[in-house]
Amino acid sequence: VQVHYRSDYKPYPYDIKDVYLAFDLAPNATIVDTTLTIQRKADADNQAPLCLDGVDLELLSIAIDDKELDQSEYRLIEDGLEVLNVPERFTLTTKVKISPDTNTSLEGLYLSSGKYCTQCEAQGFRKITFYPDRPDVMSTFKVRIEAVADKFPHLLSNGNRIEHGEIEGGKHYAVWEDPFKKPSYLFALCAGDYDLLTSSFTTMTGREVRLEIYVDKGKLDQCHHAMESLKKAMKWDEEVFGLEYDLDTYMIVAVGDFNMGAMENKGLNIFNTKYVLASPDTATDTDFIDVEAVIGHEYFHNWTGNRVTCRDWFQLSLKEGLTVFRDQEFTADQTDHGVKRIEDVKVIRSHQFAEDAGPMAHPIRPDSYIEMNNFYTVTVYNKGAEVIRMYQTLLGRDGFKRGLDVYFERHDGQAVTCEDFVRAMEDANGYDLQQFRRWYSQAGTPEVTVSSNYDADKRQLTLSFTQSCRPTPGQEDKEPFHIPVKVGLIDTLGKDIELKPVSLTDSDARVEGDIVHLKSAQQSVTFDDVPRNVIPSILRGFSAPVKLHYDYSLKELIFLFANDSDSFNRWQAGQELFSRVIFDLCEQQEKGGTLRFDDSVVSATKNLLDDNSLDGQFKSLALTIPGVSTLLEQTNSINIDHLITARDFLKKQLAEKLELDWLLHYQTNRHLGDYEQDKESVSKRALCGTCLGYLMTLEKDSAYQLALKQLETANNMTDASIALQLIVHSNYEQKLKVAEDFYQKWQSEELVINKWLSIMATDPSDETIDRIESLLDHPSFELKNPNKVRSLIGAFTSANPRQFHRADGRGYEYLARQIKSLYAINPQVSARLTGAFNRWRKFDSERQQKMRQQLEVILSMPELSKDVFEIASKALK
Ligand code: DPP
Ligand code: ZN
Repeated sequence: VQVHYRSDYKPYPYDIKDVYLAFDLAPNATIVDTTLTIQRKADADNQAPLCLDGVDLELLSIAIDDKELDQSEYRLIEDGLEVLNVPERFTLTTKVKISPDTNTSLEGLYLSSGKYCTQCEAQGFRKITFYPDRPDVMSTFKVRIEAVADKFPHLLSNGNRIEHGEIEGGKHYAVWEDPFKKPSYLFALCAGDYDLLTSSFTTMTGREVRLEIYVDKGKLDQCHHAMESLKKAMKWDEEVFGLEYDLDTYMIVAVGDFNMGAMENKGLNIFNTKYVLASPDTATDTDFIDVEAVIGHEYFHNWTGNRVTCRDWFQLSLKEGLTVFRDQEFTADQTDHGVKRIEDVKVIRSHQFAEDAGPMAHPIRPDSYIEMNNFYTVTVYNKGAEVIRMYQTLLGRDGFKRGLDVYFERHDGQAVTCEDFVRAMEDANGYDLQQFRRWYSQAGTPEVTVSSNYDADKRQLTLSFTQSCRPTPGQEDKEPFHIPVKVGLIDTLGKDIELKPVSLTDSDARVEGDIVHLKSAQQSVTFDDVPRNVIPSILRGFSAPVKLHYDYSLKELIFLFANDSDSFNRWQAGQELFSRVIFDLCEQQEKGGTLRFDDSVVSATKNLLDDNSLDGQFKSLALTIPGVSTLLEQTNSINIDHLITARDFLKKQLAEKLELDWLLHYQTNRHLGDYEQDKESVSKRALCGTCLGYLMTLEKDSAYQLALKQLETANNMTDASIALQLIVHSNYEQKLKVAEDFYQKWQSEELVINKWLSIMATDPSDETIDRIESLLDHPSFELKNPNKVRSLIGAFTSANPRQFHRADGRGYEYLARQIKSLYAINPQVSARLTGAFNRWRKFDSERQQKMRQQLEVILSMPELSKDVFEIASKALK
């Protein structure tokens, strides 16, 4: 296998002045005629061969300046083509044949559910034609599409449609021209018979942009939320960043078979249906927010990704970290900043920390890869967004905006690097980011340990910080990071006191406002005028993606849980409180004896539940016990059985001791009138779901009846799906009948059935494996559809710890079998599934041995795709 290194970057020796592509679409024999106008770069070696990428292409002809090349003049090599002795300026024409119908990788051009569609990022364009398929080769594209008219009335590509018409034999054609230079990964083509929703948006300079959403027939009524979200995103980017859309049309096509969430192709986004379709009866409140966020994300890419793109794929976070940050801010502005922050940090802690601590750990700007698709990760995306957020913390909102302005001024129309971004931030602000750059080069989660010391005579409080970062593959030693730590000091009445930092020594950390700048392995900071018994609140707002250790007493945590003015840290105090109880219960199990924990945890829970000043969504988050994957990342070695038992015990105890409270809050927040989607209604639904979740652990008929009634009377999918989940995951006798009825009711709504599959797969009961084994043959399941694979198999491995980590190893065997059926069909999705074994070293020796064995089984599969190979082989290293 070939490993690609960031340090090997070399500019491409040729400019591709323009590209003309002509597609004659046919399921098994699509013909692609390509004409490239090529010029050698002035500084390039005049012997430089012309190297083009190409995979799964049947070359029918190749010519330079209309002269057909004979076999001695070019060479077909592995995954490409080389032409030696090319002139300085020339036109290259190629004709290839491809087979969209049999392309199940969903990369390149594929035909699924009767429609043609493309996915070119990162390296799918090479499955369409021979081309320098790398993001730093940018060109203008003109595209002609020809197909049978009745089956494919819509023929779409990037930019503007400049021509169209009928051709004999029942066919028709369209010609598209994109005036903006772009790399091949932003190319798109769609052909099919869709329903179309149109609208328009007037930009800040008064230009009218036509907005179009193309969906499967019959789904038009589920597109309105996506359309409204698009308009909000366009407006928001103008208002917040002064960024305006640049083409006359913005198109979105929704497809059911898609590897990713969505794709930002210039002027023609292609979306997974999951992130377009939403109506109250089929989509949950979370789905509505996700649709808005992903629509925003892809729209924001038009500037951060398309106008300014990446020089090479190692720079992926340049566009993804930045664009995730932008979509997070967008969602926060549309919803609630505090709640959104907590949601985002939960992803970091449960998934990104796990990645950082496992065999695939990589910096946000990776140094090498075997398969680029494996690096579309929570590290590149979400930790990347945390790094961008830290710029805003360091430079302020205005400073960050100034930096972005310089970035666009300098680099509009270019393919650039993360280094170019840092430099724009530095230059715009006169700020030294030398040490900050380590966030790009060092992998792993930094750990910050803090202790405090109060000097009563001087009324001074000193916080002492140490930072360290464990080794990650290929990186033994780490240098200290520049870590902005936001702090507050809370007095005994629960109020923040004014921070008055004093410098005692030169090595003290610098403090700016409420930010402590950590820059070396050990540093401290002293505050003046501090009354007795003040409690520090550290890493407010999760100001840096680090693990924080501070030895709070139980009482202090409870105090912060009730009082911290920083909503993130208030939530955090509760999470730490619950975690602490759980780890304590784990120890009790090791020792034997009855399980117990302090009653003050119960009253703290009750106080939060009863706090009328708090929003229901925040309460719901604060009352949710950390999940197993988050808990796993908080310890080095743990008995998973004890962990799950402890977590369930805590939940059930809180349910029992506060039964009437959960019930009361459930009843007072339950809304029985018409469906509403305002913030308050969403909050109430969230809190009701949490209360019902506690009540259901009691395994009482009264709770079952409550859930059944909610399911029966629900006028929206939020209420229905949580009720269904709680019933299916309980020991209620008739649960399978309830599940079957739900299936019957919703079988024609694919996205709802995907939820149903997930709920079935995440049932913690011992029969689940057998059930999901038989679901593979169920009419609702289809191995070729990534959403279904993720809903059934992905949900089982990531959200059913009890059954996936069964002591008998059947969970692991199940996963390996699914990978075996899938890897030849869809390498990308198979590689994602394989990642479920990444943390195998965390478990007891029997489980380690069983997971290891399955990884070996996977590695021995014949003609294993490099996607899966990379994940499995790195896991075993
Ligand atoms: N570039 C795409 C996105 O993140 C890939 N899924 O928006
Ligand atoms: Zn993106």
